[in-house]
Amino acid sequence: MLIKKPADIPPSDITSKDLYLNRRKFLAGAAIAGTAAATGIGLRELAFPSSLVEANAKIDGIQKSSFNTTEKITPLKDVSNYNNYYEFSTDKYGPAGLAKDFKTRPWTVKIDGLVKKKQELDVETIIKMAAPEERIYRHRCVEGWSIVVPWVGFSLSELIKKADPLGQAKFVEFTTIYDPRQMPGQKLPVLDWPYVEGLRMDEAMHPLCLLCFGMYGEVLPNQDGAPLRIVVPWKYGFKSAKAIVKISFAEKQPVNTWNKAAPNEYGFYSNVNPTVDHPRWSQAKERRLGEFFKRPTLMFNGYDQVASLYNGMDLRKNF
Ligand SMILES: Nc1nc2c(c(=O)[nH]1)N[C@H]1C(S)=C(S)[C@@H](COP(=O)(O)O)O[C@H]1N2
Ligand SMILES: [Mo]
Repeated sequence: MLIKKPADIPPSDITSKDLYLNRRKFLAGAAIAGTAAATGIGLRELAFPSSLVEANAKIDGIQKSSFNTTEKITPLKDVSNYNNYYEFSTDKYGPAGLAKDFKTRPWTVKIDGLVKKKQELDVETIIKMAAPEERIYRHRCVEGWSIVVPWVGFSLSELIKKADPLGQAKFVEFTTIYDPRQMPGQKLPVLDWPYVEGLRMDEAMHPLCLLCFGMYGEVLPNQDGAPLRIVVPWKYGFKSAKAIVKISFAEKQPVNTWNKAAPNEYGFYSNVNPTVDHPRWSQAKERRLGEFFKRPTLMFNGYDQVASLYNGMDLRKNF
């Protein structure tokens, strides 16, 4: 995501020196961790469903899904080293190193707002609510790049049904953890922390909408949103909030972080739409990471099955 104000400041200017030094330390640590991982110490024992703590631990029992694209999968190393995760850094190469030591256990998610029973669930309980599925989805960032990722998770609807929202609940709001001691980017006023996103209830209940805890058959790397994130493949990437600690049901439309930051640029719906340009650039095409030529962007990112959710809506107004 591109920040509007202050415009075009290189990350080196808004990242404090101590943060940079830390990043270098992390990168050095990563090289050592890489050696340990190559020998495979202990990681195989952490298989699903006993515990999904370690990034890159293999997830067992992954089911196939009928929603998969057959397009070429973007290599893991490209996906996990080029991230938008402003809680860590506005530099896309930053989160991979800076999130290395991020603690994803213990972790709980508050189920809040208009529900029969407000509660706080352990992430392990959530992960076991349904069988993990591989969902190979296209992901389109509002900035104009895209990737194809084999996510692991299950439909968010599985959790929503168990949470039992009240009839008045028309929207779902997702909140990312607020922990500036662990997330150096949260010490900077780049966004109004914590990161908040939302969906209309029928969008959230759509089977394509994924509650995600893995990718490439393994536990999510921290920089990709561990331990739990949302993936909404027909919307621009910023709708897919990472590291969520709260799922709240509401009657009124939530105010999402990017809409608050730049209301004329980022709306609530944020459906991928090649016919509605961002005020500062065209959305007609996208560049798949690793490719040279741009390709046309598809309406709803190619997920036509969601079109009926927006019947009768002016998607130019509801961008
Ligand atoms: N909490 C949080 N979630 C976030 C973001 C963020 O900065 N913070 N960036 C969003 C954007 S703009 C994109 S494109 C995707 C990127 O996901 P990836 O890094 O796993 O590819 O995460 C989204 N979720
Ligand atoms: Mo994005």
